[in-house]
Amino acid sequence: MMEGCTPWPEEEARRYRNLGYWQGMTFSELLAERTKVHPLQTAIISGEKRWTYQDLKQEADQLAAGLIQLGIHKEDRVVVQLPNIGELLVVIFALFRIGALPVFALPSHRKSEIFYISEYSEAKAYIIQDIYGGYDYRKMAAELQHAVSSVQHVLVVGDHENFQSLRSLYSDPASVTFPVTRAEEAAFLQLSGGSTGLPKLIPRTHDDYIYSLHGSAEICGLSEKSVYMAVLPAAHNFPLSSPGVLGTIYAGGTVVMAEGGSPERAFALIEKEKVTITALVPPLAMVWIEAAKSRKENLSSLQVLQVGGASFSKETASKLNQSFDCVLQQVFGMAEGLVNYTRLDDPEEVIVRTQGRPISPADEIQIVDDEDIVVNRGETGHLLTRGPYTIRGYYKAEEHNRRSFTPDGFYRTGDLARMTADGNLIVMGRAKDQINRGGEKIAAEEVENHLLAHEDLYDVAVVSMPDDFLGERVCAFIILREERQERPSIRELRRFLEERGLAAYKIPDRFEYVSSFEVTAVGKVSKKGLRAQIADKLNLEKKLQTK
Ligand code: OOB
Repeated sequence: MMEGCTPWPEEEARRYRNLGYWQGMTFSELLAERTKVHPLQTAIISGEKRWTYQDLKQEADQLAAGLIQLGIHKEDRVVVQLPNIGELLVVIFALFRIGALPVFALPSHRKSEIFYISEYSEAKAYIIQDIYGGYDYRKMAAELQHAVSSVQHVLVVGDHENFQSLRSLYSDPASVTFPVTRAEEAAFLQLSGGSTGLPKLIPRTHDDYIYSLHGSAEICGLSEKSVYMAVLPAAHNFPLSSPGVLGTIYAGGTVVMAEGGSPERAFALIEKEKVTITALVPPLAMVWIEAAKSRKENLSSLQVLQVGGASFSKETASKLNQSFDCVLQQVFGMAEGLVNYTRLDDPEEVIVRTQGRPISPADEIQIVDDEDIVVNRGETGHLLTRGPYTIRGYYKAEEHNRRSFTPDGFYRTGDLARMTADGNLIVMGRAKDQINRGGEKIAAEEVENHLLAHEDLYDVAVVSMPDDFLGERVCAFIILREERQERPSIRELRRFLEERGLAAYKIPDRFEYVSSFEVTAVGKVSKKGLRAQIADKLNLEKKLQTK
């Protein structure tokens, strides 16, 4: 096991192997195998470009050869920040081939996140597209190379300017020797949603991840005929693996890379490419329900519409069920591992009201009280889990791991849940200090730390506030330094955070100046109290507006 990764205890690893969950197959072996079976099947559709399985394998091998020649070695980390384009899959299969680890960043991440994860993972290279969504990633890359000395190479899809073009690396695979990779080794580092000041990295092995793909593909009924459309950022665990783009490759199906989920574009793509399954977050599902009323595209190919990443109300779930002529599937998962699905043949009641049940019979679920005592079935408590594809520790985070995992290896999800009599989970809330802004996760502490760097601010507390569309938005309560007379304007605070390079989705939607924070009995800031305070205020404002 690579340094900084926590392996499963030997006994459990043996059990997962004996049960056939861990197949001992690496991602490179998986792609080689699928390519052998149907080389000419379409693997990826991305804009005007198409890759067959043979193309994908060939390009991944060529790029892998080029990466070796560049000096990228086994176990080196490479930050990959690409939008939904076919090259994303070429890049990650190339890195898998040489045993280097992709570190998955999202296109919305900016300096604050990218510098941090590059430094934390001691990344050797950074792979980007030139411009996406109006943002020039090359600017960030130039600054990154100054700031983080481990980053020796910047590889660019598109106009590479002073950097190296990804394409130019493609070399003859026969000219190099590929290192041996093993299925029990870490394949990549996934980014955690986080609840502390700094995000954590999640090492996932070939064995554990491919098992989750296998289970997901089966539960979602994927086959070679399946066409999965990625509208959410494909590096996120949901569209990556539940079953997502990698689960589709596992099943030998076709991946359609979509640029965002706007109904105009997405519905046209569904019709054109005969998409059979796609995944949405709740706010996007609401937009789709509205759009379905008037749009005329033929969506009859669609068999499964997945919704997950954040709480989905049963009212909206019912509406979605009525608006689309396909099966709704709720997905409750986490980059750390555990993924729950409602099953395609579940009764409507279960699909609409619950977040389903785990992939594997070996997934252990515990719902406990504040003292870690298991509660009665049906009661709400903290969700703990352990199993064949849930990590036993974050990457190089020993101290944090002692808090995030129980001594016997259960991961503390930070979610509050209850289990129904028939074994389905219902997410009831969250105990972790995180904000779920329409599926995008924000650690309150991370935003607080950035705000505290502002010289005018004495103290800050960041909490969620309810929102009809996104479910939650971000609210920052602020106490000004006594000696300061003038409050920084909201625009100034926003710009301050932007300039610090914080991703836009983490920048508070609202700032509230107060003279003190509500505190708990022991004198800690009461986030519960602050959440109630802003919720009441919003309610009042709404009432005044409708008067
Ligand atoms: C997915 O992964 P992450 O790592 O971005 O976030 C995990 C957290 C969970 O702990 C939970 O708090 C929340 O997101 N969550 C949900 C949910 N799905 C995730 N909360 C309520 N209802 C749901 N259906 O978000 C993720 C990873 C794989 C598959 C699906 C989602």
